This record gives sequence, C-alpha cells and structure tokens, in this order.
Amino acid sequence: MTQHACAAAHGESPLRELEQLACSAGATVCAKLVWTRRKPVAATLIGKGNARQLSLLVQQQAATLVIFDPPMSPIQERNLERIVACRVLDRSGLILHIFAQRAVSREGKLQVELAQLKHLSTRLVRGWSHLERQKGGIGLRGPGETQLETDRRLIGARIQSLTRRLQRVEAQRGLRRRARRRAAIPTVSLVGYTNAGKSSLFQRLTGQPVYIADQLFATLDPTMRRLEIPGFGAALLSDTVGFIRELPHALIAAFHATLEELASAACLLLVNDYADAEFAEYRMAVEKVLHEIGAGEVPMIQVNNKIDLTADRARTQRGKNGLIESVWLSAHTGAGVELLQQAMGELLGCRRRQYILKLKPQAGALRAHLYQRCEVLDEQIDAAGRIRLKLKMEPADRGWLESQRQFKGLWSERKREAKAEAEA
Ligand SMILES: Nc1nc2c(ncn2[C@@H]2O[C@H](COP(=O)(O)OP(=O)(O)OP(=O)(O)O)[C@@H](O)[C@H]2O)c(=O)[nH]1
Ligand SMILES: [Mg+2]
Repeated sequence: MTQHACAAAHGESPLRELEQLACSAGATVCAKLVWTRRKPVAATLIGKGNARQLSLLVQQQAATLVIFDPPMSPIQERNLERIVACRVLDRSGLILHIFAQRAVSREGKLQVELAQLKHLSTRLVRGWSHLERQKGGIGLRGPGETQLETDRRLIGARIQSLTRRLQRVEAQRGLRRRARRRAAIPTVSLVGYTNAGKSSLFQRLTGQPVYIADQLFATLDPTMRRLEIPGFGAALLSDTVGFIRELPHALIAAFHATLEELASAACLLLVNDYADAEFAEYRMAVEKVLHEIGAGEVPMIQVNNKIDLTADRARTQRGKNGLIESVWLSAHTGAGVELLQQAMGELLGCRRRQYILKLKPQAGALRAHLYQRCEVLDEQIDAAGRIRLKLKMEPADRGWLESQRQFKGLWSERKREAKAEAEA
C-alpha cells in the first residue's frame, strides 16, 4: 500500500531531497511544509502555529505519515505524533527504512538490521529514562518500565549476536580481499552521491547489466566485475552504496566493512551528477565520508557525469602531477567514456615498472597469465623455444611471480639480465 506522506523541511532544497527519499521508500508526498524558524522548539521541533498548520494538512490530504528533514528526538516525534495524529519520522529514520527495504545479500541484511537496532536502542534508552523520571521513587517499577528494560536487554543481546555474525562475514570478505591483492589485480571503486549515475557508468564500462533507477539508494549491495582497460590490462570495477549528506551514523558504523573496502582500492572514481546545480556541495559530502573511513588518500578521478543534460562537451583536465584528475562524460550516451579509460590507464599504469622476463618453453600457462595481467611491450622466442618478454607490471606482481616455485630462475630484471643469461 502506498503511504501518503507530508514532508517538512527548512528550505526548498532539503525538501526536494526529502521528497526523493520518500519516493524511494515507496511513499507519495501529498503535502509539503517549509518553515523558516531556525531555532527548534524543544518539545515539538516546530512552533505551535506550524504544528497546527501541519495537523490541518494531514487531515486535508488524509496523510498517514509525516517526514521531517531535521533530526528529531524521540520525545519530539512522540509529541508531534499526538498533535498530527499520524506517524512521524525524521530523515535518518526514513533512510534506515529504505535500506531495510532494499538489502538483498546476507551481509547487507545483517548490516541494516544492526543499524536499525542501534538507532532504536538510543531511542529506547532515552524513552526509558524519561518514564523513570515521571514515575520517581526508588524501587517502584511499573509494568511499562519492566517491558522497556526487557526490550533494551533483548535488543542488546541481538546487537551482540548480529555483530558477531557480521564479524564472521567480514573476515571472509577480508580473505577475498587478500586473495585479490595476491592476484595483484587492482580494484577501481565507484563512489559518489546517491543517484549520480555510478551504476550507469558501471554498466557502460563493464557491459554487465545492473539495477539502475531514478531513485535514491537504488544500489545497496556491492557488485564487482572484471574490466579491461585499454593499454593497461585487467582491473576489477566495484559499484557500491551511494552517499548522502549526514548519512545516519548507525549506518556508517554498520556499513563500515563495505566502506572500508574503498580505502584499499587502487583508485576511486568519484561520480558527480554534473547536471545538478548542487553537485559541488554533494561532492563535499562524499569527500567528508571518504576521509572518515580512511579513504581520503586513495588516488581519485573526478567523473562529471550527465553532460548530455548540460552544454558541456566530453573532455579531461590534468592536475599538477600531470595525470588526468577530472573527466566530463555521459554514462547515457557513452560520450567521453574512452577518456575515462585513458585516465584510469594512466593512473594505474604510472605505478607499473618495466621488467624483462625469461620463460622456459613449457611455461605457456604463465605466459598467458602475464598477457592477461600486464602490459606486454615486446616478445622474442629463440630457436630453443625460450621466451623473452619485455613487460610493464605492478611491483606487487613481482612478489607473486617470485613465489611461484615452478618459475624460479626464469625471472630477471633489466639489471640482472646479464646474470640470468649467464645462468641459463
Ligand atoms: N541524462 C542522463 N541520465 C543519467 C546518466 N547517468 C545516469 N543517469 C540517470 O540517473 C539516474 C541514477 O542512475 P544510477 O546509475 O542508478 O545512479 P547511482 O549513482 O548508481 O544511484 P544509487 O545506486 O541510487 O546511489 C537514473 O535514472 C539514470 O538513468 C547520464 O549520463 N545522463
Ligand atoms: Mg547504483
């Protein structure tokens, strides 16, 4: 059943975003309230006059839900619920609700339930002390209080059990991450404000269909696919949950492992909705979260998407280090996507060094592997079938190669070439 919601915010821009959030949660906004009073009223957040106006709107439109942009205390929610006679929710509550609707994977579901319970537990504690104050007296414990105490204990136990289960899932994820690092395939992660077009770009780059929608938080579960970057070779591209300003803290905590992956990426693509007038503000909100999760130092390319909606043409801009730092493109039309591939190739490639490698004739499997993984510049095969490869590869690849027992002795760097040749 679609819920009819009444949205309330301080200004037009937060109201627009709140409307989008409501829409993503499956509600339709039937009435809006914008109020200018900045100083919140302790009991009800909004003043008496505004509360009366809101109550009237709810009645007229038969709204079943009121959503507020500013954060509300549980007491404010409860007091206002009494006045407007329907459910009242703030932005964080709404975002948590959307996440709960969308989570698909086991990890995603655990993360969302944990976030919801953490959010709930702070509310219960406050509600409980509030009742206790009302009752007063030592040793007097009404049935209501006992129930709240029990709830609190049960929630605490559930939080503990969820945390343990999540830790196990995260440990597995850590193993996979280490395996990827050993394989030395660099990861490129798409990040950005929700609805910026990350999944559209993911689909454009990998050719793999993913869920794309004009709604906030269309993507929740991370997806990863192999990507061939011309002139560089293989990389893994990952698409993950979008950011939003003031992402509820319970969610950041619960999604920490997912977000932490960004810190170990070789490169981030920060996707901006360039057609949105407020994109610079959104970008700042994203960069703030990236710093919070320790991914502030990862090399980054700014991707200004949706230029088909603006008068911009596909182009790039280079930074002080000579590398491309911004790309203007359209994931829809594909214009400028090759410039992004060039930018990724340059950024990832600048970490690569040049090596010369000698292989025995029977090392065909390794040769194929190297062709997939590295940039092969030259190949020579002598009369005995021995292969000499000149290639560029990640320093980490070198460690991997040397750890392969069967390939020992085949390895030589340019400097050591003469020595290896003498040994051969
Ligand atoms: N005109 C235009 N629309 C685009 C472009 N890229 C994406 N969109 C639209 O923007 C909306 C959001 O796209 P998504 O790819 O789902 O965005 P996202 O960043 O993955 O969003 P979340 O997963 O919700 O965080 C969709 O309606 C897309 O069709 C583009 O280059 N041009
Ligand atoms: Mg998406």
